[in-house]
Amino acid sequence: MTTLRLVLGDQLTRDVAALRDTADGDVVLMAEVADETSYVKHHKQKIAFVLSAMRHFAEELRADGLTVDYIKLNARGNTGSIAGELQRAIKRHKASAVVITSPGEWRLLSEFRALHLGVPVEIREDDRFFASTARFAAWAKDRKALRMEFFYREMRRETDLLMKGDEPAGGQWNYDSDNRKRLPASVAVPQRFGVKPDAITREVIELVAARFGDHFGDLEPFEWAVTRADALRAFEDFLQYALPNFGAYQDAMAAGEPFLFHAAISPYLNAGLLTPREVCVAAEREYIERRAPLNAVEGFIRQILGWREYVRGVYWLKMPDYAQTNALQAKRDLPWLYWSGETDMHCMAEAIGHTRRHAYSHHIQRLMVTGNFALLAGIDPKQVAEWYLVVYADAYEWVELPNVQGMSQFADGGLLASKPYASSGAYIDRMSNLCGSCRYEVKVKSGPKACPFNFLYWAFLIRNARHLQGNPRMAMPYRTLAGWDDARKAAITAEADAFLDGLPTR
Ligand code: FAD
Ligand code: DLZ
Ligand code: SF4
Repeated sequence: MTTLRLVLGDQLTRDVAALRDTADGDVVLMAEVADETSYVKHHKQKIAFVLSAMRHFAEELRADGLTVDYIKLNARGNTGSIAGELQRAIKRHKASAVVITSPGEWRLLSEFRALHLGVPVEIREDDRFFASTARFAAWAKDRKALRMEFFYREMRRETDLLMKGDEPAGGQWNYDSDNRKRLPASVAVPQRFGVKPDAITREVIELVAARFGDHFGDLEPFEWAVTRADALRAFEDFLQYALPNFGAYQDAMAAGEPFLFHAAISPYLNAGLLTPREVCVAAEREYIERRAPLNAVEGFIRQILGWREYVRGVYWLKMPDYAQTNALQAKRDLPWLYWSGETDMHCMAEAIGHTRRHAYSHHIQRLMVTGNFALLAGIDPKQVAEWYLVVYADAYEWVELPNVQGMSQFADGGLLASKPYASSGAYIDRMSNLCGSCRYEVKVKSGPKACPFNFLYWAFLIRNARHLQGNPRMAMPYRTLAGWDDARKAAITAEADAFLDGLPTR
């Protein structure tokens, strides 16, 4: 009696549900398949990261005594799909049952639920999260708006992370107001912890170069960890050198600094090399042992225990309809500069350049630069979501989509965010050193020298007044707009349209 146990490329955890009760004679199936490498044209580094991490994980399982049937992308007879590889493997091993850990994306779960393999298929819950999807649904039931902060407080109580009895450590749940500093020139940024590719990674890099050369992004230098051991080293490095300043400079941006004091662990968490619990517990220890301040540790834990869990809850609660949301009826095509990075807007060129070179940019670049621009420009959210799914090494739909549709594009009409994350150039100037060396002038509101974020911001508010002006959190800018006459509104709208119409889309 052989049970086939499927492990997907983002389920690389020894304790993943499908592997938990492995018995003698069982076979672990791991398959590199064209469907997964190509359902969007992933950044080259993302494919290299996932395939190399899969190959290393297979070796670790073998060293642990498990039988692993590993299908490489170029293997003879590879059907190109997970379903096809399951079918072939059932025959090869005369398997009598299949065990799967629920996948992270809706499209694959629907496919797995419809499988007819001729043997029983068990789909187990993916329990590598603090909150199950049922736990989140119970919290969300009967709530009109799903505010992360309230969910987060429940999760703090449930996990006892940063708690002192029933009260939050330090007396406050949230130290965000301490976490909005610009980076002073006197503060040195730690060097990124990079890992040198080994023989397995080199082979994968060659494969990616040969098969996916037309995908977005630089393949090398490739510095991601591809094993749990190296991911732990990278995380330890973050704890020691970056966490103490993580809070203060969490929202800062600086020219030539993609990582600043961020952890750059999202690909590891999402693929299973690190667990959310262990990183939160380790960060909490830094606070308890006084190596990192509370605003930094609380800020870090909130991203994982709060935001990461919350967006996953929203995804599974609202899919598949969530992917179709477009509350602001945004219709423009994505400008080509998102792919080329060629633009005079310094902030956009930096964010897209980091993305191309590292398959990474930090949260504020994603939200307040590339996301903000797409929101103000009225880009079709489907095209925005596809871009974010393509370009980041950490991108999986369960985490990417709520961040795009909900947090960044307000496409869900305010289910996730209480107001759109829309801002003029002033925000970017306040949080970065980018505007000083931009061809545009951040303080100029209109005309050829004006920062495009400025006129786009007002045109966005005018265009979407019917959706947004009743929102109490938008009262201030709409009060300003109320003092504008129609001619002024028409002029700024025309300026924004002319600018956007002039951006090539191919
Ligand atoms: P840090 O700043 O060091 O934070 C630590 C960890 O917190 C991250 O590794 C991540 O696991 C978690 N985290 C932080 N913010 C979020 C968030 N908003 N949602 C979920 N987890 C969060 N994150 C992804 O993992 N995959 C995505 O595809 C993705 N797409 C995004 C798209 C947009 C438009 C936006 C605004 C954000 C997106 N994020 C995504 C969230 C966030 O930007 C990244 O998790 C973060 O930049 C990863 O870098 P880091 O590990 O250095 O994070
Ligand atoms: C992202 C990815 C890639 C690029 N390739 C594979 C693959 O060849 N085989 C595999 O099992 N998984 C891969 N993955 C991860 C899957 O896309 C991921 O499991 C689903 O999107 C569900 O989250
Ligand atoms: Fe970006 Fe405007 Fe600043 Fe230029 S001036 S970097 S476009 S915010």
